[in-house]
Amino acid sequence: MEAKFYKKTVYLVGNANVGKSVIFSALTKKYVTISNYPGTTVEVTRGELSGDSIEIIDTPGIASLTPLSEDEQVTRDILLEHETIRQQKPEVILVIDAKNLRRGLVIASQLSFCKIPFFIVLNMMDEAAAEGVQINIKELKKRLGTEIVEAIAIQKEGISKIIELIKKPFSASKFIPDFLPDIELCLKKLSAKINSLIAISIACLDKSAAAFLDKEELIFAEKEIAKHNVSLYQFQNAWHRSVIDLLEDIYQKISVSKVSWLTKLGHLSVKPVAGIFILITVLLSVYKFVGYFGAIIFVDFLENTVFNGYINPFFTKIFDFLPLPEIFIEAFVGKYGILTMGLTYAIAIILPIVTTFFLAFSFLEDSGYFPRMGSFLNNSFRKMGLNGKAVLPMVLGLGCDTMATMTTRILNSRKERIIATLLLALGIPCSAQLGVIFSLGSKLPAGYMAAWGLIVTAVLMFVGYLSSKVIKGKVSLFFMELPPLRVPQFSNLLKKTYMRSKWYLKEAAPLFILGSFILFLMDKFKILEILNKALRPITVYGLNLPEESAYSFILGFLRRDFGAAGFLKLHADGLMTNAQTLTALVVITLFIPCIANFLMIIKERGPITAFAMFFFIVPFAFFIGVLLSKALLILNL
Ligand SMILES: Nc1nc2c(ncn2[C@@H]2O[C@H](COP(=O)(O)OP(=O)(O)OP(=O)(O)O)[C@@H](O)[C@H]2O)c(=O)[nH]1
Ligand SMILES: [Mg+2]
Repeated sequence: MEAKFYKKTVYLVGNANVGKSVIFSALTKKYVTISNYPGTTVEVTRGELSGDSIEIIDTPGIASLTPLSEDEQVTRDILLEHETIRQQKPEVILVIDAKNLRRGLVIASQLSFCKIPFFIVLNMMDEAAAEGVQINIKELKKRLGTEIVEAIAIQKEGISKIIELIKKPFSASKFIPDFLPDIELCLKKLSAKINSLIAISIACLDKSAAAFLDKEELIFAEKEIAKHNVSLYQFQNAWHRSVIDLLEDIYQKISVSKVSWLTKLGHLSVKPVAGIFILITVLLSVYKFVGYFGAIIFVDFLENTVFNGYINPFFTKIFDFLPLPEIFIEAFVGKYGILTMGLTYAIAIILPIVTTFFLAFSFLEDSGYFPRMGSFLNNSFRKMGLNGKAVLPMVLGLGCDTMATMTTRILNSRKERIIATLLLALGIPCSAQLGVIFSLGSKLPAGYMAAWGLIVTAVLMFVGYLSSKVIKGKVSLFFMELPPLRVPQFSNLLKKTYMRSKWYLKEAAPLFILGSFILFLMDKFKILEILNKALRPITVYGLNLPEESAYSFILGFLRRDFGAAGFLKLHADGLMTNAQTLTALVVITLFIPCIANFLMIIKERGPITAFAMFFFIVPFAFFIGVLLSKALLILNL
């Protein structure tokens, strides 16, 4: 692709969950995911200001420019890159949540220190007003010497002013951060010799910044920092301290008498007893919603009415009528036909469930409930070498494990990132697989689904516990700003559900077609029969499943949901009892992740870790399956 020439590039920077991506979308008319939890954006997204050749870049949210996690590092690095490559300071739009002015000003202080030109978007003015926040904008503008735009991004308020400012040159702020004398001296000396963005990170002992320095510079920096009598904590805290005076002069919060029911619900959702009650209600509601509307109503309509009623008979007739060789007809409309199996699975069975699930999932995502689950489950997660922040990638895994693996970047330590990646790959079923499982679940007695959930959770906790002992490193403290609970915007829900369903079809349908074609060939050339026999020690003797189950596991290597769909069929054909179905579901849930996820693990964690996970997960999944099937035999189920 030819690189496009832009007049200039501006960067949307700010704390997590302040509305950067909403503004990015409004400026560029480009779709990006917007959700109500910190860490939605973990990669930079590039776009073009609609109607002008100015490049706009959306960045992951940060607490400060001295990064603590990989996603924060992405933001610092892109600003640094701009400066080193173009020999020019980057131009930044600093988006601040008006309710959390202090956190935003910390970044303003750092940008000022680094002489990076910026202006401020004071977003979420609607919520700030409702909470009684009052900001003296005139004074703030005077003290910082930068432009300030008041905005309510979701209502497009303030966007035209932002566009106007983007087109003008940005100017650096004249704010001088107030430091303790030792800190001031040290930072000054450091930034006289090395880039100030690196200097402030190095002072906070950020190792990733060292990569930007040569040996000599690094030695200089280390010596300089050691010379001054300043602790790491003092360095980190210096930025918060630097804005205290400013904040005192311009910010106040008056008490509001009316507390909304959402705020009350938000408080309740993190309380021990009420929290559990709310969590169970949420889980059950999603299960019922998807299980009923997706798995029963929509699937029934698409599978029986549309596909089996019209599409498949129609094509079968056409193929019968055409003078084509038998083998060709079978490849399309036979037992393992591309149409009768591949597309029917992908579109009639999985798509409707996935779509309903995405709708429910987006609702929860935008409501702001997920981070509350994190704070609520923090203690249980610590036993697995993780903290409550890891609830986010885990829950997102229920949407798509591949995306979720990328979201592990928001975790602070390597240990946490590895454990979260492993658990995602091992036992978090993605939306598509969950869809099939829900569908099968609606055909099994209730206890079986509960047993499936309990077994998978127990295995995850057990493996998490073991890995927390085996993998070296520290677990960081849990700290996450809880966003307010909100009533989701309906338009965003529809947009997200549509984009995700489209993406699912694009990702899954080709693999389903490929899978059914491979099966067709294997069946035709009797390889399937041989494989079914060859795998008997595992499938029949080990797992106590019919030998035909081998083909589901083969499909499972392509995608776990495809494998699960194979079991759905075996169960529907009466080849498996309920207990056998439970075993099959547990094994396919714990089974290896799909190819896309595997590639993502290689990208994020490296090939050695990825293959180590693969060779652990496959035998382990079967091992748990064998244990379970024996237990079920003993229980006489
Ligand atoms: N009430 C209100 N909500 C807003 C406003 N702007 C954004 N939101 C909501 O705030 C949430 C976060 O928006 P995003 O654009 O995803 O935030 P972000 O800064 O990109 O977040 P990260 O990518 O996680 O750093 C979403 O639920 C938005 O709908 C606003 O002006 N008022
Ligand atoms: Mg974002």
